[in-house]
Amino acid sequence: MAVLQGLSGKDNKMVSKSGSSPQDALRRADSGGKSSLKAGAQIIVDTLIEQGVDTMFGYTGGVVLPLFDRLYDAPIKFIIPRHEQGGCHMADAYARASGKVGVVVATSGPGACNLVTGLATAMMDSVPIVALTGQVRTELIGNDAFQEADTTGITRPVTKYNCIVKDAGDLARTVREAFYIASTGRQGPVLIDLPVDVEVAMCRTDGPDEMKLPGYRVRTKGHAKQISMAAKAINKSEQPVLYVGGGVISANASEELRALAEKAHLPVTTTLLGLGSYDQSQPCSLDMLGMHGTAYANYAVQECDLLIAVGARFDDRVTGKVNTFAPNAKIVHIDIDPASISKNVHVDIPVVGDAKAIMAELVKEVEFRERKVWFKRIAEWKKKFPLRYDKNSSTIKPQYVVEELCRQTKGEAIITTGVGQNQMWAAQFYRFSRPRQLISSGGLGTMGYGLPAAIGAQVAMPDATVIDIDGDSGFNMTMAELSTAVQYELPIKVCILNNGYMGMVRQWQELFYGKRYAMSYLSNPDYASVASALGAVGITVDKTADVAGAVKKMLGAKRPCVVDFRIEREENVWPMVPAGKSLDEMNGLDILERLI
Ligand SMILES: Cc1ncc(C[n+]2csc(CCOP(=O)(O)OP(=O)(O)O)c2C)c(N)n1
Ligand SMILES: [Mg+2]
Repeated sequence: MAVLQGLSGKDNKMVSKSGSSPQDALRRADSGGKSSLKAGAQIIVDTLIEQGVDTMFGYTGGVVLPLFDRLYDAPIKFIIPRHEQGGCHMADAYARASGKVGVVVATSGPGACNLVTGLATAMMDSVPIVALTGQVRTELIGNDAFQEADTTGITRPVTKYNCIVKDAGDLARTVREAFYIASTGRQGPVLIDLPVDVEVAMCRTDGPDEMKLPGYRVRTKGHAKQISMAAKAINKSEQPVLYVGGGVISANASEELRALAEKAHLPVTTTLLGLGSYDQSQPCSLDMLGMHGTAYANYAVQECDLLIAVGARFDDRVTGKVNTFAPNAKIVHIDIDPASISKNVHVDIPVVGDAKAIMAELVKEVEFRERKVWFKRIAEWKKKFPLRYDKNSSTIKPQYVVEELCRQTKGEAIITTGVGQNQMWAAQFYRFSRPRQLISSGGLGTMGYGLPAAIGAQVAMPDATVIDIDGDSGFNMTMAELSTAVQYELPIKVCILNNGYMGMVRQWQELFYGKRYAMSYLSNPDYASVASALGAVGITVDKTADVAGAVKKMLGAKRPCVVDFRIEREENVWPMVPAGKSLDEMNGLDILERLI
């Protein structure tokens, strides 16, 4: 999509490009009614408020001072992370937990560059964020000015849309467009780059301010004929599977999903990001599919005659080897993003549009079928290959820790995760029953996401129990954010599944690199001491018998709390479909069977 740069704000009168000083200009600004004279920074803040923003995350710096000065008095809660990456993950998790758009601000150059990982994380998982970055004065752009970086250039591949505003008259409209683009269609991050002279420019605000997005069309209503074709295929199918992704959660379509699965009697498997879209305690749940999915989900997908994908994108962690994926299945794909259809896997019946609206239509046309043989087969797989671990081990099993967390929180906590084994154990052993309950970096797989994500989720949901299930190495990456949780009195909980390894990397090295553990070991600090030094509660657990008591203590803590679980060092995640293999070529099933 083209940048907005250069779109004129002709109907708005620029009165002065820059005041004698930014402070003077801002003081002269009138933050009153609609057709008044305002500084650019005030226009931005007013438009954010108009868009319903009441919480922002961000870090200050030279070229965003005018904006921060206006935010100082604004009715917006502001959270300062310890690093802009953390701020971006916080805004991302705030959006995932609340369904609103997350907002993050950073200064030019290093500040903007620090957002890149956070933006890419949000982009891969289709999370609506608006990022505002300061930029050097317009006349300095391209001069290698102090703290100048080509922010729109750097972030173009990791944003749904980005632009630089060079005329204060374009600000209100651009901010509105950013929120609209971020939150509609396939959601994603939008970045607006703001040169400091535009922030201080005085501008009349009586011009037209409708959005100008002629090239941006969102299709929400699905094609009636395609929906009927999908319904007919479902009604005919002997062995169907519903394969559900994070799109169902973004579309707030869990209720429609439940109705569809119930009425048509369909087994449901979800991706990592789809967990929670369908209550895992339901008998039709097959739990998660894919590389570390359940054997019963993977077998069902491989043997189904109809795969109904909703809000999912056939990621390689889900499909395994693409040309042997669901070999006997006709494929229905319901998705808001036309570019996702037949991108990785050939689709027989595409339905483009909003998952909520489409499933609401589909449910009217589907019929109940018992499918006795199919459900019996699934029940057999479930009986033979449930997720298991060694319950008689003398060392702490990570799966037990997650089960205990689930038990003591009655399955109701919001869980954020790091990346690697900890993430997979959280996905396998916590039981999710509602949407927006699991907040995890799926597409990018960003280590260091868990802690800032817990902070963002806790800000969005102050009354919820928010637990970061993290890895030791992932926690190391962003642990300074603990100090953010302390500053804002956010009672987040962090459970470090501390195996003293980059465990998932070690697992691959054990299985595929002859146990040569190249650079997958770090010496870690004592996390309980780190926690208390930063003002949080720190607990260390090294015996299985102490796990339940530590979880209880953690859940009762009023301050942020970190529990360092010294787990079995070389535990593996099973089952595992090795990269490039078919979904039914799972390793570890023999191990699971032996554990009966
Ligand atoms: C920022 C980043 N760097 C590197 C990786 C590659 N990577 C994936 S999992 C992993 C190890 C994670 O170790 P840890 O956080 O201790 O989790 P564990 O697997 O042990 O539970 C690494 C290095 C990544 N996903 N993200
Ligand atoms: Mg580890």
